[in-house]
Amino acid sequence: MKVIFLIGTAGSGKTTFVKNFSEWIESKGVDVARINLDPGVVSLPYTADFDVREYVNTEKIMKDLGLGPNSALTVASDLIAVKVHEISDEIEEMDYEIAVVDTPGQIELFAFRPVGRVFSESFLKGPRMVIYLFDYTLMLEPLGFLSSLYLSISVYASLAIPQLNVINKVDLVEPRLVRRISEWYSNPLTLYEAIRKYYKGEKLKLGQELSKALPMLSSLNKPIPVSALTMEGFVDVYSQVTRILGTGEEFSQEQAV
Ligand SMILES: Nc1nc2c(ncn2[C@@H]2O[C@H](COP(=O)(O)OP(=O)(O)OP(=O)(O)O)[C@@H](O)[C@H]2O)c(=O)[nH]1
Ligand SMILES: [Mg+2]
Repeated sequence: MKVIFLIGTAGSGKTTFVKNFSEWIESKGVDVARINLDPGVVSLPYTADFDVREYVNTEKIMKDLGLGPNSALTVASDLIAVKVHEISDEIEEMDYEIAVVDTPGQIELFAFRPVGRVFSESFLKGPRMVIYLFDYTLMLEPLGFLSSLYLSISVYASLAIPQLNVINKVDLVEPRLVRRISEWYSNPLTLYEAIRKYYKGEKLKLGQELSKALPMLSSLNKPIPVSALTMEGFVDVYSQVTRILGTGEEFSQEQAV
């Protein structure tokens, strides 16, 4: 079974993406498993085929170990890591083509702890990839744009599997801002200009230093604008997913309609 991990900052839209993208690819005839690996989620808008909350109970960990919610979640994550083979066997038996995996709101719980590395190396038997979800609302200023890029590259460095960068919530942003962010990405000079316009003093220096790494940061794919809510951009995402995972025939624009 092929695997797509959804990773992104808190509230970037991972769960909404899992729900709507799964439905969308299902409507194209693909058998999809919805997997929840977020032990802290209270309610899900989709019916999970596998829900990690059946393996770990964060509230019980809090009570038993006298921990606060965040440390209980780190313990839960570490417990999930050691169960990767058990969890994989259970899901592999369901015999879907592709598993779309929701991960915790706190990005570090998955991407920067053992669970992330273990799952990116050993989860299920097929090829695996990450869809990294940027959030337009955090990228409207140059420094927000740069920190988002740095975070995405840290996830890539940590998990080291193919990563498709996607910017979510395009429906909330004016088209001229979408174009501007796209330009910052492709032409570092425009970002440099924006930094000079936006900032003074320490922030200006920081922006100038950080933007020097842009050519390295943009060695990953240029992020695809999407809306997990309206499904805009899903065609482009899926055509990249098929390229990366080799999901049968390459998906074409004609199949989208
Ligand atoms: N307008 C708009 N809102 C969105 C989009 N995607 C998600 N949202 C909203 O953003 C909020 C957070 O979405 P979730 O899907 O729960 O985000 P998440 O990344 O799973 O959140 P955590 O798991 O808590 O980190 C919800 O109110 C969603 O309705 C989008 O593309 N456009
Ligand atoms: Mg979520």
